[in-house]
This record gives sequence, C-alpha cells and structure tokens, in this order.
Amino acid sequence: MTEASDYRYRIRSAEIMPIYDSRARQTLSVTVCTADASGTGVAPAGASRGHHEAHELRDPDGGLISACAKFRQEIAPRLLGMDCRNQLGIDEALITLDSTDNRSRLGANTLIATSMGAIALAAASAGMPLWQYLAEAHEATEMCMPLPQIQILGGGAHADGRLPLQDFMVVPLGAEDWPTALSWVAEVYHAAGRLMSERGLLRGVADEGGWWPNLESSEAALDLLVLAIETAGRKPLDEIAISLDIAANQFYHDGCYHVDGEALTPHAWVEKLLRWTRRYPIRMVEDPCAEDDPVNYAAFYEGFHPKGLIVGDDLVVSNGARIRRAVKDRQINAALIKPNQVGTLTEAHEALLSCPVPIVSARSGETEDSCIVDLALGWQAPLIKVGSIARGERTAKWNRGLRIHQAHPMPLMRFPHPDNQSKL
Ligand code: 2PG
Ligand code: MG
Repeated sequence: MTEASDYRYRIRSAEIMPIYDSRARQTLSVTVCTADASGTGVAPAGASRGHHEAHELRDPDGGLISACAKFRQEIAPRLLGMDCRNQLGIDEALITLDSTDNRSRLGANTLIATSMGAIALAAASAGMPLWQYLAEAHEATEMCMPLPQIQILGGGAHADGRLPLQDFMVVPLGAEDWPTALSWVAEVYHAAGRLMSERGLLRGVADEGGWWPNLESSEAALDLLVLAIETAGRKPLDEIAISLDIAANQFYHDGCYHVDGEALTPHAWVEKLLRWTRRYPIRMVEDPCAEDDPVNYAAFYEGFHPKGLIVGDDLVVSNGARIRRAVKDRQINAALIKPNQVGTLTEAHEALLSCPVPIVSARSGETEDSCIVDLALGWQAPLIKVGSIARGERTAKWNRGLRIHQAHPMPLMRFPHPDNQSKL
C-alpha cells in the first residue's frame, strides 16, 4: 500500500449530533469522514438492563449535552489522522481515553456511535457494504443469513409490566431463506393480532412492535402464540418454535419471582418454567433467572439443556469474560451480543468469539439504523434478534436483510445444536 493510497483512509473529521430514537428519547449519531467517504454510527438504548452493562452517559435531565461536549473536546481530536481501517487501534484509543472499567467517563453510547461510525467509514472507503467488508476481514466464504427470532407479544419493561415476561418470540427454523422466514412470521403476527382483537384483548403495540395484550397470564400468552402459529398454517416446533426472553431481573425481588400474581420461590419458579418448556414448543429461553441468582440459572440449565438454547443477556452483558464463565458454570449455552452493552465493536466481536451460540441483538430503543443486520451477517452469527416485524425502526432491519438477500441470495442458518461448544 503506497502512502498516497493510505492517505485516502485518513480520518479528516468526526462530528456528533443528538437524534431521536423509537421511544422519543435523544440518542447519539456520529459521522466520521475521510476526504471522499463518510460513515455514520448511532447508539441504541436498552430499557431492561443488566447491572454490569457499560454505562450510558446522560445529563441529569436525560439530555446528551455533556456526551457531545466530551466527544468534541476529546474523541474527535484523537481520531483525526487515524487510518479508518484500523478498527482495533480506534477502539483501543477510545477505551484508553475513557480510562474507566464501565465506560462511565465518556459513555458507552458515545463510544459505540463512534466505533460504529468508524467501521461504516472503513466499509464505505473500501466501496463495500458493511456486511461484506466484515466478512472479508473474517474470511467468511460460504455465507448464510442469520436465523431471525421475532417478537409477537411484548411485555415486561417494554409494556409497562402488563405481562411479566418481556418477549414472546417465534423462530422460523423450518424456513429456507430470509424472505420465507419473514413471510411466515408476518402471518403469525397477523393471526395473533386477529385472535386477540376478536376477543377484545388487544391494547396496541409494545416498545419493540409486538402486540401489547390484555391477557391474564403468561400461559394464556403461550396458548395464544401456539394458536397463532397453527392459524398461520405452520407446524409448531418443526417449522416455527417459540423463544422467550423472560428478563427475570424485572420481577425478582426479596428472594422471590413475582409472576402472574404469585410470589414463587426460585425453585418453584424454575419448576414452572421447565413445565412450560415441556408443554409448549419452546426452543430458546433468555435470562430465565435473575443475574444475581446464578444457582437457579444453572438449575434451569440442567433441566432444559440440551433441548434448546439458554441465552444469557442481563447475566453476561456481551462481556467475553462473563460469557466464558457462565458457559463454564453451565448457566448458558448461548448469549446475546449487543455492541452498546460493552461500548466498542472490537469488544463486542471478542464477546461473540467467546460464545458457543452468539445472537446479535438490537435494543428496545432503536432508530432506522440497520447496521445490526450487517454485523450479524458479516460476523456469521447463527441468530439475530431485533424485536417485532412492525414499527419502522424494526422493519428497517428486516428490510435491510431482504435487500441484501435480493442482491446476494443466501440460505438461512440452521438452528444451532445446543451442544455446539466448538468455539470454546
Ligand atoms: C433484551 C432487549 C431486547 P432491552 O432484553 O433482550 O428485547 O431489551 O434493549 O430493553 O434490554
Ligand atoms: Mg434480554
């Protein structure tokens, strides 16, 4: 590479601005430029968070004035002159500048928007879509699209706690490709909406676009979901399985799990959840127990593995070391990878490599940004989670996948076997 060609990749400017997310809250957008290309990264935001997530920097009133000021004073000058292809160097510079363990000085929101802006710029400079740029870097050859898990009903922190469990999702694991997978899920979504509307149970949509139902219990929601799959003409389990994000942190208080009007001991809760996994076509369960109840998390694992995936989210917060420990302690066999839970793309990728079954995931607070699909595909994650199939910030992601598939048809990933520990 000549010096003149290197010069094309030098960062010439970096700018930040607040924009709005899907909950009408401000979030950060960072644009990084060379002389003839630009890349933009946007920070998403979670509502149900693990205590060990990297810190989101906000002013006391929720604004982002101090995050923007710190970016302009410290981050932008540090980026100038750096080679945009040097993602590791850029992310290390961000981590060093921040200098805290939990990214609280500059904020994980500031860092992830910058880190994503830099990789978007590198891909634009190379004249490639982001997924292809990432795939080339990781030498992916025969590529598959990640298998989507898509929310049909929303509850927990995303629907004012109306249902205790947060996400009732479906996984179209019998579909051959992304367009078929989405069309099956759209049918289930419509069927669920119709069934609830006929019974006067529909209350609108929750934060991630799933229906917000007025159901009396989690079991009523599971019954409805199975009926919706059947009404859509699909075979439960073989063609479409159920995935639950329990987000149990939200209803674990005073040593009990408070579910559907009952205060259950951890043992009783795990037993109940295991009964559901026997009675319903459930193949994935995320955060079955609270992050500070690892013993019962492991008890659930022993009862469910290897029938399906036990997915760590709040427990492991996309942190490579925490993922490795939870896998070793037989608490999880899969984990969500949410880049803003750690702050930089390099750390998120390191977490993905530490995980037997990584699921690249958006957050409940999102924008029209669709780079999460490029990350999941470029990194060849087996699964992707971005909420429901309604609301623009969600369809931006699914439609991004449709456009990629239109130009480069690829098969869907097969549902991973829970014993796949090959990456460890
Ligand atoms: C989760 C996500 C997405 P949030 O818990 O997995 O559903 O929610 O972004 O609020 O953490
Ligand atoms: Mg979760």
